[in-house]
Amino acid sequence: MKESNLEALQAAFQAKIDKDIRIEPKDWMPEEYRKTLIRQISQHAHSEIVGMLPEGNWITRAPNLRRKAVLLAKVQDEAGHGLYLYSAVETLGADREATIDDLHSGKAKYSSIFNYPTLSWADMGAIGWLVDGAAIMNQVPLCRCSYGPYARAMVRVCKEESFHQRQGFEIMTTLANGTPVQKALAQDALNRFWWPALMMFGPNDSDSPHSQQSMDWKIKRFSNDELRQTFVDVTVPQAEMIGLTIPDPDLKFNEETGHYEFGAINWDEFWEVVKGNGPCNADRVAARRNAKENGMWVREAALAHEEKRKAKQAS
Ligand code: BYC
Repeated sequence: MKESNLEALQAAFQAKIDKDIRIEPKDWMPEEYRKTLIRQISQHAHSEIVGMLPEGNWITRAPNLRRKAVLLAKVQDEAGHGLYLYSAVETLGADREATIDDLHSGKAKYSSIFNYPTLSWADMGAIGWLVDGAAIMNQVPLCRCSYGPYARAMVRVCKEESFHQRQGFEIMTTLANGTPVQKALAQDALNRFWWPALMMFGPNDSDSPHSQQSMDWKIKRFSNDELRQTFVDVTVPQAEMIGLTIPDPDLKFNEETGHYEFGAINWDEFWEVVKGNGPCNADRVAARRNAKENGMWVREAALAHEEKRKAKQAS
């Protein structure tokens, strides 16, 4: 391509970004923009699918029929989110199977949070309240992402995440107002999920190699630290409301800034989990690999059926 053509394409792309006009799949886009989106959206898709595992673990042990039906619906929603997101990745020219193979080989990342175990029913409350709560905080701005298919997928995802967050908070409220044993379970779940939930927003801005470029391209609208702070500011009063204690001795409200100050995040733990050394990384990837292998016969049967149908139509 001639250099002047490339410059004109780049200028047209930048003009759209500046005017908040969405970039659509067939529009020209810089290769790095495409790669950044494939990276982020595929990691997001993997997070939704792997995210089904810690909660799926409790479907058969939900304490009553209502809770079971709600949890089942939530886990199914996460599958749906993964499917929209894999479709969004395909609009960028990525091969869906190759993307999923990268998850199974351990090459692709997914959210650190899903590498922690779910030890009690209260963890279903903590995940809905904190994990989905953090996800909404991060994903509502993504509804204004400059890439059309991702932004549109996020609108529906966020509606469902709000329901997920509320069902989690409802579980926590019920347990926190229950017997001392139930309240202790809720507190224990909060103790274990609080810090990993803060890590979901990614490294501090000063250690986030992608943030600035993604914000310039209006993929991200807020930095990792800005979103983390908003999450803390919103969530601490919710914990107080239900009588639970945030496990952070350094947490305090700063009257001047109007924000909560919080203690140091253990970034060594975060990077270990991201590198694959968290408590459940190996189990999560093995479960996804097994699901692919065990479901192979279904895909083969569907393909064989399609072939037969086509042959019948042709004859
Ligand atoms: N875990 O420069 P940075 C859900 C990686 S699921 C693992 O800040 P960026 C739900 C990052 O990928 C929620 N890795 O990156 C489902 C990068 O590595 P690479 C999932 C992390 O992209 C079921 C490196 O660290 N949400 O809702 O600008 C049940 C440097 O980071 C993490 C999304 O995926 C992490 N926590 O910002 C319940 C949202 N953080 O790629 C709930 C979409 C960072 O260079 N994604 N890394 O190898 C995003 O908004 C952004 O990608 C992030 C990171 C804020 C996560």
